[in-house]
Amino acid sequence: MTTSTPSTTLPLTILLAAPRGFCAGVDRAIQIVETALDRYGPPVYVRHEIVHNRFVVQSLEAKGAVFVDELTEVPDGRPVVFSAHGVPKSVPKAADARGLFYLDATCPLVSKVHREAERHYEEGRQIVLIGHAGHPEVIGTMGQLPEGAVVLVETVADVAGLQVRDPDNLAYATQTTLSVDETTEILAALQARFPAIAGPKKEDICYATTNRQAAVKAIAPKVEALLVLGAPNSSNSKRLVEVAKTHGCPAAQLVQRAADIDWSALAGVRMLGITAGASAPEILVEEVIEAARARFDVTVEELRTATENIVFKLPRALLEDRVAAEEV
Ligand code: 10D
Ligand code: SF4
Repeated sequence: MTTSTPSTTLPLTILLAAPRGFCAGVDRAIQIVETALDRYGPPVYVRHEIVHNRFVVQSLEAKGAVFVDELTEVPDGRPVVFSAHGVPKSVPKAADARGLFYLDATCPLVSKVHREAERHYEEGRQIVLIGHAGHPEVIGTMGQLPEGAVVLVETVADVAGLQVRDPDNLAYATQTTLSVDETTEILAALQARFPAIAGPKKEDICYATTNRQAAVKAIAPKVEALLVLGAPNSSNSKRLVEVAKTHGCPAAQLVQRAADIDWSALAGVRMLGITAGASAPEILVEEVIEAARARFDVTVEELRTATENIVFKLPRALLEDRVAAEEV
């Protein structure tokens, strides 16, 4: 893609990382809210941001979704959707106790980690979860099991100080949106200290997180600055900034949308990298390109390191018209 702009404007090549932006779990979660709005009419309640992106949240609010922090804020008789990050078992339990109709938009790849943790617990193992304290996915995964069944480590240093019940009866699991490289190091420390620890072949970092990080690694050394479209509470987006910084582009930054960009700081840049976290819609990338076109003679190139064709099915309750309509 090339634009014709006045010859006095300076040239800027934008190098787009691919894959970038929406993953299959985010697509499905947004579709669940949209389908619920179509089917049941507004308001449809959503517990927590459906995905960590203000633009997505505001677009759904405009269609009648109401975002709440806790189930207690959902009135009786209205449907509620649980976010893509997953919820502790106590949440569907509380919904059932109130007779609320709920749709669980937890990404199937997060649910898979939940089931694995349960399996290890049933087989008598304590679980070491690698993840970020306070993140909703970590709260959800830890909340699949009773208190003390899962212990959290965030860093290699945490592994050294970790107290466990029985070093020979352990399993590990990870958050899905971690840095692949950092997690490899933490895992190596865990395996060195607890050689018998059970777990998946590698870790539980999902395909989308892995692919977006690999794509950033490919463009980072080629660009003078890099913009990651994503929210400050988006784990996978923040990891993309870190990966860019450690792989050749110290001038990497997170931006929520075009209006946040300090173009004066990019005045001398001739090669600008752009990517987007798994929760950031492509329209926000297009908006940045348009903003750049207003200031530079822009050429857009894309560097693709993987092709994705994963699509997740909607929950049965939404696919089976009659059942869902009757339940609400
Ligand atoms: O913070 P995060 O990366 O876990 O979530 P975000 O909503 O930004 O992206 C989608 C990822 C999910 C739902 C966790 F797997
Ligand atoms: Fe699912 Fe991965 Fe997307 Fe999270 S980032 S919603 S785990 S596909």
